[in-house]
Amino acid sequence: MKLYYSPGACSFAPHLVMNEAGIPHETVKVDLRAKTTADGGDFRKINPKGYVPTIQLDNGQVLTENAVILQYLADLKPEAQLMPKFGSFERYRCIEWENFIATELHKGFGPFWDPSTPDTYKTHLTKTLNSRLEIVSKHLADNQFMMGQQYTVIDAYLFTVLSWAPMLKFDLSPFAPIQAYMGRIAARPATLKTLKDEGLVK
Ligand SMILES: N[C@@H](CCC(=O)N[C@@H](CS)C(=O)NCC(=O)O)C(=O)O
Repeated sequence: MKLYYSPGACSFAPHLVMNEAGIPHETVKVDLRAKTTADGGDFRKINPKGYVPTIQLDNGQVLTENAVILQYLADLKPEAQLMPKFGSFERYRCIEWENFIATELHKGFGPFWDPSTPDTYKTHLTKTLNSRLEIVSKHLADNQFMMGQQYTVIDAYLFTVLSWAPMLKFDLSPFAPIQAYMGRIAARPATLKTLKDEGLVK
């Protein structure tokens, strides 16, 4: 399996899950501005949407959209328990959080990366994001991971998205449980390995 990624982007989440679950993979770095792969190929020929994460299976099938890729990876290695069992109510609870992370947090942070985003819009987004993070923070005050005692793919996704906060000068200090959680996820061997694999730490 190939993972098309950009260092530290949202593709970090499936990369982390592959390392957590021990799923064999190769990585292909993508230049998101030029839409080229590391060997100079046209990335849009692989994924016409032009964004990461994108995975390509050994049979050639291409799969996109983080929330779906993460479920696919979890189901490849059920013994790693990276998502609750298919068909259980807990599975839907996990997907509920996954969609929340994708649509409320991941896409909420998106405009902060764009230098042309007006400050007034950023102020509005900050208020909305803070209200969403308040919910996550309350949840994490009572839970080690997003699904309780069990680390799952949504922890990889949440960690990835919230790790952008310092770069975007987004203040997480009002959310002590989130800060403690970020420390717990950062300390996992697979997180360190993924940071190294993407060249983000030595
Ligand atoms: N809907 C996609 C969005 C993925 C996305 O926003 N990827 C960003 C990096 S975090 C990207 O590749 N942006 C480049 C672009 O949109 O051209 C998903 O949820 O996977």
